[in-house]
Amino acid sequence: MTRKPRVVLYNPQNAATPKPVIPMSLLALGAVLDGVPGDPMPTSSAGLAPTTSADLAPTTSVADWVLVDGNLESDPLGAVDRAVRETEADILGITVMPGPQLKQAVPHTRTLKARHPRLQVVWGGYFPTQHWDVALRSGYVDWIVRGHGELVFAEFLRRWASGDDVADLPGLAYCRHHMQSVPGDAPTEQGEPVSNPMAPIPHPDKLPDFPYQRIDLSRYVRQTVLGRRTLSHHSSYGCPFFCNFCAVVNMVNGGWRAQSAERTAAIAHFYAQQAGIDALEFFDNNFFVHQARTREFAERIRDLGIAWWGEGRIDTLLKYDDRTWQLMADAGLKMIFMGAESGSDETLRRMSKGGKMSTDKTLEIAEHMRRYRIVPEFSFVLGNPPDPEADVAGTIEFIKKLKKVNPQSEIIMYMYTPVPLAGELYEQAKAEGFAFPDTLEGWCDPDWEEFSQRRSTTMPWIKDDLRRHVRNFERVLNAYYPTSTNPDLRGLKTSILRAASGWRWATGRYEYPLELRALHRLFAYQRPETTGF
Ligand code: B12
Ligand code: SF4
Repeated sequence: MTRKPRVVLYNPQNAATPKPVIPMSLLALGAVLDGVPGDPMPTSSAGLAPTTSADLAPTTSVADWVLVDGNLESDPLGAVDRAVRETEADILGITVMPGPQLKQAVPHTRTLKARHPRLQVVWGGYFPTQHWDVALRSGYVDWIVRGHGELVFAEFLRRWASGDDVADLPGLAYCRHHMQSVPGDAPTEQGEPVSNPMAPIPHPDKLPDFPYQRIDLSRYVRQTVLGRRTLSHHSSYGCPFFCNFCAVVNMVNGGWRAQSAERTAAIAHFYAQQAGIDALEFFDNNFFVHQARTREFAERIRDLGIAWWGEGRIDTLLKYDDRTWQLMADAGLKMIFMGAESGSDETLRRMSKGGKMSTDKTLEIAEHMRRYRIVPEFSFVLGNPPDPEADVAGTIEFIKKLKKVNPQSEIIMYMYTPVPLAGELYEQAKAEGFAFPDTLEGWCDPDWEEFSQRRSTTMPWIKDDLRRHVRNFERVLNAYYPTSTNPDLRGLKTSILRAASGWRWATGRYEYPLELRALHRLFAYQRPETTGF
């Protein structure tokens, strides 16, 4: 091929009611495809010596690309189809998270591949990183880029366009038949999926800025609990821990690389100037890994007067000194999302939660954050095998204790849903008869969509009664302590909910909370865990 490949990048709708979030996954790819003039990426600064040319960002543009964001389209499939035709695309790159996004991606990919058989379809993102073999067996996904894939994708396109072999490209998974076919030819027969080892994680500080000029930033400004004009950013890749229920481990295997505080703050300033934001949410898996980085970031944005939010670890944050906490509070930090996970230290151990995590520490951080008026959001993973009943009972008691320590705490409850990651929990789940679907169509089944949103009712070790018990407790909890972060729930509404639920909270009688259900309907209760992070 003598010309640059033409690429359409597609972000399928991310939720049942689409939520326009800056499509960072695809902007990260696009930025690298445009090339980094004169500055190939020195991965060695990340502690990883370059091992292949795929570790280097290209210095000139390697592809012409357009982006279609399904969240902004009334007919996403029609919009992608049009883009493929109009640009005469060679490659369709699709980002795929499990859940509602996967449910869009599957039929759309199938249709597009049928309409354009020569189009090479590349999937990337959390779902195909973990379930690459199932995606490849579908017959309509040609290539998978596993892990953080901007450099791999750029190298793939370079080799593919010049007819070079891609078989050894780290981070790439494919079916063997592609290796026998001429690039661009429709595959003739199904081959066995194979995956190369993962590529090193690129260092976000060495990557180019997202090409914001390619999107209409104003369309991504949203009202959230933080503010009326919220935008998001992702300032680091990975997380240095290995919790065995967490998909991030499959993505980065304990790696963590971050943009500098200076660069992260510059993006906050850019958003403020360009889009007049009053709030910023950080979608990093673990924003708070380095105290010095956080402190400098807080110093650099203190004058902006915006509210901000991020995800962090309890044990890490407990090591922060008072000066940093005060600075973060002064700089507008409103909430921190943290995985408390369980009310049992034994379960934390079985989850490989790692670090210095313990239930005492969860209580300690709740108390600590109260002093700075920063709201702790605690997520819990309930119903862990082998004794889900005891697990649920223990964690419910713990949540009650936690709420006493800091009533402002937000509690988010998920049911344990396995990820394909070696460890005690996954092994026990498999022993109980758990297995992932072996086709993409199977993944689109409503039960598996619920599973992906951690609301599954069909885990073999969870009985219906237990599931109901958790839901009922959640109902009572949310009535007795209405969320402090929902601006619509204040004053009289809060008093009514609290009065109606007081006896249940005190006596532990959570069953059939019909009166509370009616009240929640009336007051349009918000559930952060179902709207997604
Ligand atoms: C933003 C976000 C969302 C947004 C939507 C994003 C979108 N695409 O429009 C919203 C808030 C809507 C959302 C929803 C959900 N999300 Co979400 N989300 C995220 C989050 C926080 C950031 C994603 C992001 O932008 N990252 C920044 C970019 C740069 O990184 P990236 O996406 O990983 O992309 C890189 C690689 O994956 C790869 N890549 C990605 N796409 C492609 C495509 C191609 C072609 C190639 C080559 C490479 C490639 O290269 C990219 C650059 O390095 C991640 C966690 C995280 N920190 O990544 C969770 C995450 C992906 N979400 C997750 C989940 C489960 C959900 C939900 C399904 C459930 C829930 N309760 O949260 C919901 C669905 C809600 C609903 N009811 O409908 C999980 C997935 C877990 C898993 N088992 O795989 C994650 C990992 C959170 C977590 N830690 O558990 N989410
Ligand atoms: S600390 Fe959080 S992001 Fe990191 S591996 Fe554990 S659960 Fe995942």
